[in-house]
Amino acid sequence: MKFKSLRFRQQGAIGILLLNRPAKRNALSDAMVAELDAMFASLPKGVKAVVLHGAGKHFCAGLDLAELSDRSAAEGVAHSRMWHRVFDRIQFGDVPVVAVLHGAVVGGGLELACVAHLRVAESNAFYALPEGQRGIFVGGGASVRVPRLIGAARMADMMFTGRVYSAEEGQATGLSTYLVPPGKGLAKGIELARRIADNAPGTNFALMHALPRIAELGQDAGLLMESLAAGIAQSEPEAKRRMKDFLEKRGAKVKRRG
Ligand code: 1HE
Repeated sequence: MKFKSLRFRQQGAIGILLLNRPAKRNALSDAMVAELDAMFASLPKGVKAVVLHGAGKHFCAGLDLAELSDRSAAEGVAHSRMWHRVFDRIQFGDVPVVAVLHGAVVGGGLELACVAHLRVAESNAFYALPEGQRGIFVGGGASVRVPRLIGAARMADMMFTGRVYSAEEGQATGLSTYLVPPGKGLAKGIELARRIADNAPGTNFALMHALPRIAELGQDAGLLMESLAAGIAQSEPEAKRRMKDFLEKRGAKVKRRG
């Protein structure tokens, strides 16, 4: 499939997807969001994890402000719902996504980053929600996904005051879970995606589709859903094989780092 603002390449079981509109700091036009939708709807066979990164000096400058036209309230709602549909398709799609963040990760760019299942930040990344300063509100899912990572109070601070978080602050608060030097993010993202692609499919499915839902449930329903997910995952032949491998000394031990 040919895209104008995305570039996709496959390396074995890994797909590497580049936001490729660097002259506009990878700002998300409607056309680009439609391309993301089409991309995730038709990932090539054999792709088991995707690494998402941005071309140029920034991951993504958010909504393409040049398109923020004179929308009515109803049109604004429809536009936001369109982003929600596409971003939900990525979050609850077929394969885990590792986002590699550098430079500006702002507005809709942060919303897109939060859709990913894992975030690797380069130490030059910075995070903001400039919607507050632009006189608008987030519309790409930030008010649902950002508080789940860093809490509603921190998100409100970002929007009330225009506060910009550094990569180190993003790491400490939970926006990213890996922090690497500038230029090292893609290699780290690919390394992590390879590990993810190597997991049993039942494990990745449960992590993508069951865990975020369980985390929203009360204890009773959550524990029941966990039992259902656990029962299904352990019944898969791939799980049985891996457990047998360990018991017969072929499986890797858990090792202390370093
Ligand atoms: C853009 C956009 C954009 C850059 N839409 N064109 N997002 C924002 O409010 C962030 C706005 N952008 C910035 O603050 C800065 O551009 C950056 C910090 C991201 C990058 O700075 P820098 O110095 O590297 O680049 P630049 O010179 O500001 O921008 C280069 C070009 O990209 C320039 O166009 P040119 O034709 O003059 O070369 C900019 O106009 C263009 N550009 N960002 C359109 N966002 C579903 S709701 C989501 C709501 C939001 O995301 S609101 C937050 C929007």
